[in-house]
Amino acid sequence: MKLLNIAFGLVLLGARGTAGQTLPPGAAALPACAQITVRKEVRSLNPTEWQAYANAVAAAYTDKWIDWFGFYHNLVASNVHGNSNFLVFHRHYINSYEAILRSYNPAISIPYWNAMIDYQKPDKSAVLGSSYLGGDGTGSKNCVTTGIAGTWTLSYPKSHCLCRNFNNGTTINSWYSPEYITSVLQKSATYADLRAGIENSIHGAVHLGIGGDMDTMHSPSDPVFFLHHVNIDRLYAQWQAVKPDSRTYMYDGTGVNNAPVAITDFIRGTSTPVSAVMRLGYGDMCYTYDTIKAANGDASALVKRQSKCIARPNQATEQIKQLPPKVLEKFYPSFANGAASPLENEMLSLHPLQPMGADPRAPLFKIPAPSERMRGKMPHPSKLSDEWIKMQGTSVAEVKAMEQAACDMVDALNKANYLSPYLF
Ligand SMILES: [Cu+2]
Repeated sequence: MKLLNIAFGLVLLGARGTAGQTLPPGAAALPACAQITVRKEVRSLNPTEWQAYANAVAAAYTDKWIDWFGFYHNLVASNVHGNSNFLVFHRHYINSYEAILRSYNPAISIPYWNAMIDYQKPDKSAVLGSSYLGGDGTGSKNCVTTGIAGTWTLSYPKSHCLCRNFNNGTTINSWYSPEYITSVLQKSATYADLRAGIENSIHGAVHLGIGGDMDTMHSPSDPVFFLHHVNIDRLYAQWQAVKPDSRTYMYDGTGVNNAPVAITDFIRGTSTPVSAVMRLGYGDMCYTYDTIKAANGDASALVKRQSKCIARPNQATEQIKQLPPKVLEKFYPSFANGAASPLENEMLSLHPLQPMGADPRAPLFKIPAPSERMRGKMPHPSKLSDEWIKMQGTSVAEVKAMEQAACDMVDALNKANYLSPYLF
């Protein structure tokens, strides 16, 4: 009878998952999660939620889990950067960290840091303030002395304080904008396109901009690592959700030693098949993102204060849509063909000056108008260093081509006198 049930189930599912997403040959069908949690932007957590997260991280630190995650990341680093393993490995890795935090408090979800909205002057971000992740290192060893890791002594690879060394003296050079990441989401037709577009842009820029431990392969020593990588995973999840039928299980490009990859591979450094992490809401991937819920029509997914902040960034979308048709087609194909999903528009998010720890009962924050003097003055993103490219095992040509394309996009927007709401 049991066998019959299983056989019947297989017939029903056929080679498809339950929501029309074709399960590729060799991939195991996984059970739907009983409960799905929602990862939110750190600025939209209320004070109680933030404190619960900080407490769980402190407990993980005390039990040396932070050191373990730094050790393990360093151990597998050369296999999981600069190739197709990047997005799936880090999805799996973050999920493992979240599971550890949940052993201290089952209600924890790791928040993400939408670092794009802070791209112009990252060092001014409230996320790097003393109430949250802390700021630059000081003294001869560049020790971080503020925020949730301000008193830490890490033991991997040897005993040290948490080290940060902002890449432009006491400030951080500009990162990649929501406008640019929107372009990456719209232009990436394959998994490999998306992986390269994100890993080499905002991913690398944040690691290098913060510097210190973040500029090493034991970078998970820094609590910035996880909030940053959850944001990277969010972009991957959104890109998948734009076309779930074709993208959920899309896996292409090359892996270690430029060998072609397959969905039946194990994620490097793990005993988990690639296919097991690709579909959110199934197997061990029991989470989604506030932005995905909102795009699916759940208006309550973004807290009230955050949804109020959409008003002005939407003007950014309208301005972009007015770009000359050739520019629009080149950088924003989904806007050009009139079929853009909110999942591929990163200009629907928070404002950089929004205060942290949004308490839903507090008065709504009034977003300042875009600064007219910044019209046509979007900064170029800072470039990755040769040392970093080498450490990541990425192709120099791949990075240079992406950086050139990013500068071209900024130039085109500036030439069109575009006024970004993220500049102040
Ligand atoms: Cu990594």
